[in-house]
Amino acid sequence: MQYTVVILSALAAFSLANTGPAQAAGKHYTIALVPGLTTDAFYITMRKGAQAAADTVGDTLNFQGAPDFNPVTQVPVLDAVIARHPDAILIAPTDKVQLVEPLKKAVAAGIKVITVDTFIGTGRYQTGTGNADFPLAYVASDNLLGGQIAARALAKAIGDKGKVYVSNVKPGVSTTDQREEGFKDEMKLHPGITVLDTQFNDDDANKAAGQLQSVMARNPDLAGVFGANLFSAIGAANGVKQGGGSGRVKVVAFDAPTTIVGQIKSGLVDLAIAQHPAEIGYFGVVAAHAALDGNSIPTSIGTGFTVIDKSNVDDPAVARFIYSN
Ligand code: T6T
Repeated sequence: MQYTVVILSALAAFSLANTGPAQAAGKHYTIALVPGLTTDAFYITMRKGAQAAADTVGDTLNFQGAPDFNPVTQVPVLDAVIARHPDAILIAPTDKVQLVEPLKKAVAAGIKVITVDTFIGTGRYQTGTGNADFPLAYVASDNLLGGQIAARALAKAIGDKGKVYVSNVKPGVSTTDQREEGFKDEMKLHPGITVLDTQFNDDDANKAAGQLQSVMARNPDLAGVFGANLFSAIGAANGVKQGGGSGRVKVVAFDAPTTIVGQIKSGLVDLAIAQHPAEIGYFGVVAAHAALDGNSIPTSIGTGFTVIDKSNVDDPAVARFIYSN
């Protein structure tokens, strides 16, 4: 509810400043979008939303990222983007700490910085505290809440008892850390459920599939798994299938690429929590444009979720949240 108010006020401010002739006469900016990685359906969908907003206001959007989700490959891309000097950078930092110093260089060059999807530091910006509050805004899902939703869904799917674990990317990623935290917090309310150690897969679905089979070998009574992002979820689901656990081991997925949707239809995955990446991209551009026009903008813009399962997967109102390829 709180987030809805923020979004609406952002929209209101934007449309007030950009209606009719004022829009035509408005300034046009160059905005760079640096995703977590370029080949992930989540960021591909985010790019489409960002492009839609850029087209509306006449801005130029440049999408430039690394081939994997890793600060070691993302930082050189960011350096190259800074060298081209866009007016603003929208970035999904791949590490809460390791992107702080590289992003300071953008601010020093006079480039406005907004983080999308992931954050640096604590994610609370413009507070005057800490060394990572300098981005102007954070546009993202509520990942703690997403983790809680996942835990409630998995608890229900396994009849509130049994062993589960989180298949996750790696520590230090703000989004997936928060999903795991929300998941574990919620599971404290389900005393019949044992949460086993998290397995980290480095965003590699094959590794996640192998880990699922190892966990199942050690725990033949494994009841469920939460795949905390797209690759974790695809990998966990494949692991369940390869290990002969289909139907017995329940899978709750974060993210909604077409592969996961197919696995919902086949019954391998119970449900997916779809983020709204196109909205994240759209409002990222809206916020950057408004800031470049000299407006104050909300420091936090939250986007929602759509829970997809077998009962609603063919509903067009739900299917529109399936990610693009
Ligand atoms: O889950 C998304 C994103 O929110 C997260 O920060 C990283 O992984 C994804 O891109 C999915 O692969």
